[in-house]
Amino acid sequence: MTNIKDSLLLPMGTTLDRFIMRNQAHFPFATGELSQLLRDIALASKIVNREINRAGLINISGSVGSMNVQGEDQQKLDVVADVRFTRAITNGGEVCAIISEEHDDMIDTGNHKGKYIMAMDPLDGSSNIDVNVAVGTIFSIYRRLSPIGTPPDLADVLQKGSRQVAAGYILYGSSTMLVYTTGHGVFGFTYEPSLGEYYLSHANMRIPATGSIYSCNEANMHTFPEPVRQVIDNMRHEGASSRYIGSFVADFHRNLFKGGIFMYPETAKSPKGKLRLMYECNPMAFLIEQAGGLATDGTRRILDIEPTNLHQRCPLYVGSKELVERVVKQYELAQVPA
Ligand code: AHM
Ligand code: MG
Repeated sequence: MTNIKDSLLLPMGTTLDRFIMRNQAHFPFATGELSQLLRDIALASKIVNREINRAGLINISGSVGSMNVQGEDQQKLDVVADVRFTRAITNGGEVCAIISEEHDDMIDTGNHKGKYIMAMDPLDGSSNIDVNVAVGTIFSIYRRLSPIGTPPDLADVLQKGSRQVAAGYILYGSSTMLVYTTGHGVFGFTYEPSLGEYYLSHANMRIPATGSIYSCNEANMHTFPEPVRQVIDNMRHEGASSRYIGSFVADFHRNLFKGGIFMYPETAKSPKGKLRLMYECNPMAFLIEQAGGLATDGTRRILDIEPTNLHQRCPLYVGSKELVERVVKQYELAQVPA
């Protein structure tokens, strides 16, 4: 059998399909279902990419007037992306249940022979669509716990992040990229729209061990927890830069390349944090750990949090190891009695 590290030797420009197939051969007893699922995700993302690129032209962006489960205004493209991904994944047959930011309840795909569970935010950062700013899709994949052939249940979809078998995102930006991990490093593929293919552009991505960027909504700073304000204050004194797009995928992607920390703490407006554990925090935590970084809610490793609710929120500090460790340290100090 080929060594898993051989995947690193695949040349830049290898297509995503070939890359997935080559890596499948590295897993003993792999039956190809996960590979097929990753290909289904890539296919749906190409369709969504096309819709996003056309949004400004055919005036389909803007609020559709309905609210999603979190009470936020739902944009038309959120709905489009949700339909595209749900349909592609359901038709693919590998997934028995989906959780999506756009649905209150777990979706039973009817594929009870499917081995996998998928959690997704089909279009994150949707408030940025109307202004032509980068948005993203985030996905997370688990093996089901219930026996194959039976209907999926809540325990299947409420697994902690450390049980993910794959996770990734698609960034619809100045170019579109798919970045994913199956637990053997992080690989980035850039979309070539005229050929309709993703090509390997970033092999074995690593986040710099530290950095000088912090990303948070500074308008909420006065309501951030004290340990977090302390970290930001220290970084400011060291000459750090503040960079915040307000699109999680785009902010994460920049920090992955440049080194930095993304923070969405608990605030007065969002007392439990804003981002959702199952389809925002967990997949990005898996990716960042695979890239050499860390993700915490201040006191717990994100991937160790036992979920209790499909749409639960949690504070998130994710990025370069040394910077995330500063947050953990400040929380530890805050807990030591004076
Ligand atoms: P969404 O899933 O409804 O798009 O919300 C998530 C987005 C993230 O992309 C981004 O990091 C965050 O919300 C920005 O929130 P805020 O406007 O409070 O800074
Ligand atoms: Mg989101």
